[in-house]
Amino acid sequence: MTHTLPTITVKGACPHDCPDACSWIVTVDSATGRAVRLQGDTANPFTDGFLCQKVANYLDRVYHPERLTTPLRRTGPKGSGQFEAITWPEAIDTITTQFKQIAASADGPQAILPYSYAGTMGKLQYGSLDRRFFHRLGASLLDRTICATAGAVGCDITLGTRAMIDPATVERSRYIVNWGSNTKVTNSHLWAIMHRARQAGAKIVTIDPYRSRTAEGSDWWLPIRPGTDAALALGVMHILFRDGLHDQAYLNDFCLGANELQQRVETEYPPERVSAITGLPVADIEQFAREYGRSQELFGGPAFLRINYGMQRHGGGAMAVRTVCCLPAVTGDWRHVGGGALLSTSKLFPFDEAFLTRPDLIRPGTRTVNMTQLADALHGEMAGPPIRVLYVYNSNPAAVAPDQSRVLKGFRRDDLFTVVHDLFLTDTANYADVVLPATSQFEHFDIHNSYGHLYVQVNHPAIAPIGDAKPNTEVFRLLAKGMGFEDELFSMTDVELARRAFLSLSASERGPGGEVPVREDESTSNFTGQTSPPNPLSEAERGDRNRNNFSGITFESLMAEGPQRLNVPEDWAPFASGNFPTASGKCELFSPGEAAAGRDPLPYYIPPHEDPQTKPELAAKFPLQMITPPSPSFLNSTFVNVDVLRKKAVEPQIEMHPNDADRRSITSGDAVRVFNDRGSFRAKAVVGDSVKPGVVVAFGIWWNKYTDGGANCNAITSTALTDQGGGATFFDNLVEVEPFRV
Ligand SMILES: Nc1nc2c(c(=O)[nH]1)N[C@H]1C(S)=C(S)[C@@H](COP(=O)(O)OP(=O)(O)OC[C@H]3O[C@@H](n4cnc5c(=O)[nH]c(N)nc54)[C@H](O)[C@@H]3O)O[C@H]1N2
Ligand SMILES: Nc1nc2c(c(=O)[nH]1)N[C@H]1C(S)=C(S)[C@@H](COP(=O)(O)OP(=O)(O)OC[C@H]3O[C@@H](n4cnc5c(=O)[nH]c(N)nc54)[C@H](O)[C@@H]3O)O[C@H]1N2
Ligand code: SF4
Ligand SMILES: [Mo]
Repeated sequence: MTHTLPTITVKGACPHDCPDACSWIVTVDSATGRAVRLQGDTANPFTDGFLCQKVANYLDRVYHPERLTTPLRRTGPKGSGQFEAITWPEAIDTITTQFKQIAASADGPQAILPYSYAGTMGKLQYGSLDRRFFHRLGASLLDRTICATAGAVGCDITLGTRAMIDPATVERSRYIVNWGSNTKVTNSHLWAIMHRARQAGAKIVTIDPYRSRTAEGSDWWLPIRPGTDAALALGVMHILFRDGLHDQAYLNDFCLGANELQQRVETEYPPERVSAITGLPVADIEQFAREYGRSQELFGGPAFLRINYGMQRHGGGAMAVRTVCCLPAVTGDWRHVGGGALLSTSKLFPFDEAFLTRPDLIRPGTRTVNMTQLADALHGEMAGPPIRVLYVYNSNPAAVAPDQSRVLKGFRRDDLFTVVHDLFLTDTANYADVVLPATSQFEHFDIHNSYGHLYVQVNHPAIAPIGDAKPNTEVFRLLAKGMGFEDELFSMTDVELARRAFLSLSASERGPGGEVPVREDESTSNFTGQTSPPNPLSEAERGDRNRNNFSGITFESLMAEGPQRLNVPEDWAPFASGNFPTASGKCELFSPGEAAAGRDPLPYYIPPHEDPQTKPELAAKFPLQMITPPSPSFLNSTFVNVDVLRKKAVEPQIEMHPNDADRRSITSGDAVRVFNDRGSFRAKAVVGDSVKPGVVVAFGIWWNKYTDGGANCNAITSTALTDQGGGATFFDNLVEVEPFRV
């Protein structure tokens, strides 16, 4: 008698826009081919076998009754959600006919705009044949700024690369600062490591205008006024220099402009001024600086800053990150394993991005559209031809893009042809002329880096596609065929593409940590991101540049064995002896590059665009500073349609201080209307001390179709950009709140 195993297990990785990139194992019933279980894979010590509450419910997403299973064509008015099923050949023909017509028209191919972000972070499904396709077509380029470009540029100015250490070494940190980071929710495996450090004596501090779950789980919460982090960092440096808590040897040997910086902070950022800007008491600023500067002595180990996105989503977001990045150089914390700062590790993975995306195919002079300014772009407010075709994938801009009422007005344009490729009929898909069904991570192949750990991994498909769903790569193969584009650009299989992208870069192409040069971050456009000035140091002086982070790992072993750690030393301290990949080779406290560009070469405080201190007239109408971080139950707008998760998030809420609520006759549980000149949305008031007076917090990112009133918090956000990096300013809003009356 033969006995067949009832189930098989398949290894993969969570594809969502999350630094943790968890390794997972899918159990599939071999008789039915249906996935029956998802669990964390302990083969990745960083993600340690546990998945977050969102992805613990993943089968509900994969087998959701509302999964799109066939292409659709619009039959009702835009936004109505009325469609009829069509076949793939019909869909591809409809789309390529549009592409051809527009490309041949007087407006030319730049009237076509791809719009994508990080619905999946897999190297292939995030950006490979899609990029090749639109480059070959001559479409407008998209600058993918919506998340991380402000911080990327800010880091690069000071450090020449992203702030990075091996996140696993945070276990050796003893003064841990979550700075604009809701680590417990958005980076839960790092939070676990922070707590192991805490058991060994570390103190955990959180700097956040909101008492987030991270702030609640910390030893100390510093409720900073939104958008004022640079001022706090400058005030801390004032105290460090004043009290002799700086590391003069580190500054002399490895930094540029320590004297100039010292002078600036001494004269311009005394604690009293910083207190007035940040809303933090002088005593707290003094205590924080003292503890940070004396971490070794007081807590027995180095200080570490988890820099995340909270501080970036403001008018001065790039400068905030540039400034905070100066701190570990002033104290010399970079000397120690577990000391320093972390923004992102993604560049340590030397995938061959140029092979995947083929920037050489871009026609010279092609315009770039900043994705944060979709509202403006859809209304023709930029140079060049109007946008006549929008092709959306891996993104849900009707919910996530700022200035929502103008985005939706743009989507309703009769002369706009919109394609949306997604797993579900999202808010954006509702406006599409053609909808295409996408596969989930269970149904396609991919290869993954991470922006929060050092493991590279493969995702194997575990089940057959649901219905007629197709992966992004396959759709672009079909579109390329329909356009008559060269086979050699599009015919490679996904596995072949991955194998070739994994072949590491040559030593001369790598950065000083063995990382990919500044070309593409998880969130930075290939083509418009800042590029590093040439490094004058010799290869030998740069030491690590000769290390290949993929060496010792073969594609075959990844395929067969699962997650593998990059070839980076276990006790890595990347800037222990300088080695900064800036033009000077030093940590640039003073930036000659900024001076040459006509900007202030030293860090300084840039207030938010919408700041009661600097915009009193606007604040007279709209007195409350509103921040809009994502809800713990959702991942951006993903998972809003998964019932158990939406029920956990309950309904759109806004948290406000009792002083602000009383003045407006609002009590907890009341329905309120939040508004400014850009628009309004409805929410339920939660009154309490999770925020200071003058600040309100509304969690994102609801699907509009699940809200009362059909608009989420992006109805009040603006397309104004950060100081540098072209980033979004989602947390920089003045609003008013009033009781909602029908
Ligand atoms: N559960 C869950 N996890 C996620 C996501 C998600 O949507 N849900 N999104 C993923 C993505 S795309 C990203 S980019 C990351 C984001 O990861 P984080 O940066 O951790 O996330 P946010 O919650 O956007 O912002 C962090 C904190 O910054 C605070 N903040 C707002 N303004 C300021 C400010 O001016 N200064 C300071 N110091 N703090 C401020 C907010 O209140 C918030 O608690 O998380 C990823 N992980
Ligand atoms: N107010 C406010 N707005 C924000 C933010 C905020 O904090 N506040 N956060 C911002 C940030 S940090 C980010 S990163 C952006 C995120 O914005 P988006 O990147 O648009 O993220 P999601 O909302 O998760 O939408 C991703 C979509 O991709 C789809 N998808 C997933 N996998 C695939 C696939 O393989 N193929 C295709 N074709 N589709 C797929 C999902 O189903 C989902 O609908 O939002 C930004 N918007
Ligand atoms: S969303 Fe983040 S924490 Fe949750 S399973 Fe995916 S990678 Fe892990
Ligand atoms: Mo993001």
